[in-house]
Amino acid sequence: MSGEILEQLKARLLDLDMDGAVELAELVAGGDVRIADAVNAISEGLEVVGQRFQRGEWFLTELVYAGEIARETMDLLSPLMETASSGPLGTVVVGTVAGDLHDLGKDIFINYARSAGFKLIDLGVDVPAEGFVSAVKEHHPLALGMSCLLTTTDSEIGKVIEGLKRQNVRDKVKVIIGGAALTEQFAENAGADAFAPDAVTGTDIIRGWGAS
Ligand code: B1M
Repeated sequence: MSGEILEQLKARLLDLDMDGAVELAELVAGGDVRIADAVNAISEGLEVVGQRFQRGEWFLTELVYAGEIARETMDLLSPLMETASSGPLGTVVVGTVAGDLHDLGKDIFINYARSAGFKLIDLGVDVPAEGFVSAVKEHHPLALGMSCLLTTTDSEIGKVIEGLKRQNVRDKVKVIIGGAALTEQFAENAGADAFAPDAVTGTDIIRGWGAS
């Protein structure tokens, strides 16, 4: 039954049926389906959206509208994702790099890490390197998280890390990066401390840093 609802949720997204998708998300929010599974179903749907766009079967209008459906449904679901909360764990500053306006994944990470007990400072999207650096200087966070979905903007990660070094704060903060354009290898080459393939792993990594 729950598998059926998840398939339907994904299908409504791919039909670009906003009302149908929101109705199902509300059903999930008030029912027995695991919220994290529903969030994953929407992410899988977006993967297909991206492939259709890449193949030229769908255009920007469809990409934008699918993004809006995902935003509506994720806003309903991702604050309900459950994790083992253990009280105030430290501050995490997060933003999407300059030139990149994608925020769905960043916001899932924020909701999840917040529910785990971290204080999250959301810098939003299209954040210039100086914005990340000054937020680190101002808030003294345990970790700085950067999201990046475009290969055209991945060089921003290195710029931020260089900026942290120039301002002598690189050794005072852990840097974690996530988003479809990035990989573990990229993180290593750019001098980040970790790559987060998803919100749950990212939160676990930061939890480990807080404990050490
Ligand atoms: Co765009 N887009 N998009 N897009 N978009 C991609 C990324 C793309 C891969 C699609 C494709 O062609 N296959 C492609 C990039 C290609 C590339 O660079 N190689 C692309 C493109 C080209 C573009 C435009 C350039 C299109 C155009 O205008 N011609 C344009 C760029 C605008 C800009 O940013 N300057 C554009 C615009 C958009 C919309 C605005 C329409 C919309 C975004 C809506 C929004 O975010 N509010 C959109 C969408 C929806 C997508 C796809 C389809 C879905 C992205 C998404 O939200 N995924 C995407 C295809 C894809 O990713 N396969 C695509 C779901 C989300 C939950 O996953 O963000 O990876 P993700 O987050 C995960 C993990 O990665 C991780 O946790 C999350 C949850 O588990 N994570 C973190 C992410 N960030 C983290 C930070 C952390 C920790 C974990 O910090 C610690």
